[in-house]
Amino acid sequence: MPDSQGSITASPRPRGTVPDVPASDATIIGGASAPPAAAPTTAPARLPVLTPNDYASDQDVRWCPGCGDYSILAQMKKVLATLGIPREKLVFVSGIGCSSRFPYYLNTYGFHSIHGRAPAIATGLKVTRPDLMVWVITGDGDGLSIGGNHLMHCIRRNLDINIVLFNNRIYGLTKGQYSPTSPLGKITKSTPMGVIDNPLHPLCLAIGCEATFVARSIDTNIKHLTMVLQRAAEHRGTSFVEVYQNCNVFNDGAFDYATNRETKSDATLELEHGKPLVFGKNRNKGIRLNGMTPEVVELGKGITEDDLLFHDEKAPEPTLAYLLSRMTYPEFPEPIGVFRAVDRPKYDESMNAQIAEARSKGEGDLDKLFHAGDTWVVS
Ligand SMILES: Cc1ncc(C[n+]2csc(CCOP(=O)(O)OP(=O)(O)O)c2C)c(N)n1
Ligand code: SF4
Ligand SMILES: [Mg+2]
Repeated sequence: MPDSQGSITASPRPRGTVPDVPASDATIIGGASAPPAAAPTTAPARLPVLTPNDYASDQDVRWCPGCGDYSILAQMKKVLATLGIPREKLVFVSGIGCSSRFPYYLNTYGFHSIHGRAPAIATGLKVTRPDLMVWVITGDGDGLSIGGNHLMHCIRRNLDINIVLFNNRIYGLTKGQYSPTSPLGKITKSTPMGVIDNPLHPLCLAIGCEATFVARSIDTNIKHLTMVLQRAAEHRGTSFVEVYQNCNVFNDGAFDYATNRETKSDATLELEHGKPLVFGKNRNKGIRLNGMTPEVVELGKGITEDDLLFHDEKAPEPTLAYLLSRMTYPEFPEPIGVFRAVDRPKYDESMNAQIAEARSKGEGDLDKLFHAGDTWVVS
């Protein structure tokens, strides 16, 4: 069981034998995105091949047995082992919640920070240390209640970081109060007569902020989750990933429809770039646009795949991605996969370019700046 809220702590320097070699000098063995080898004048330093287990910290994992968080941690470790990035160049920043305990369990740098404020801390970190790969781990409460404002501005700026929101549609750590993603009518500790707030769809918010990378996966769909986290890691700019995560203690079965063998093929739709939106156990159903309204149709009887909506994750306009993000079960299958992956200037790059430009003009004079333009003497 979760036993406490987090204190502000930083993980110790990663243990292990990875030397602090600048990436350009290193030959990374087994790294999927190893930098191109420059002509070496001396024998290149060799980094050891890292396996998923090398990313496990020495901390006891305190999540409840059966919690969906375990799977997200396991898939993240697998993805990290493919990136070819030294552990000391990886930082996980979280807020408060069960999900936010994530950084403790990784043998990388980490910051279990302040409720809802991981995006602000990650912004400061990435802007001042653009050489680091920064991940934000948050929950539906941490990211969308207390941290909604910070999340929104981080996404719209397109800072080059990866945000993973564990959506269990409940406050887990504080033992079962409703969250912004809890469905209407849900009985919880804090809504004994049922939720009356219209729920927020995290991906609608992200796409509304024109996030450049938006995706969704499910804790139990291991292959798919690994693929989505990998794609997020490769994206340059803010990647926003929602993971449907089962809290088996306070909201068990919230995503049964999307994980149960009997229902999942009809309740979810796997997005593939350039492919028509087909779903169903027999792959005989699809999504067609009727004007600007999506509708479920059955293939056959004069309807072919050519009549369906084709997925275009690269569409510069976010309208279609938004439309997909609004599709909810049981009226629609819920899409999983990459909704949107486009390119736009990154905030950290733009800010550092401005700083470099300002510095190129020579040393500044703060006193002169204070007295430049209109000034007033208040008496
Ligand atoms: C300023 C402040 N307000 C409220 C809390 C209590 N609190 C701790 S975690 C949490 C919600 C966490 O929910 P979520 O982000 O969904 O995480 P989960 O535990 O479900 O993974 C709340 C309200 C707090 N720690 N600090
Ligand atoms: S999210 Fe739920 S199941 Fe997971 S550790 Fe928290 S309370 Fe336990
Ligand atoms: Mg939660």
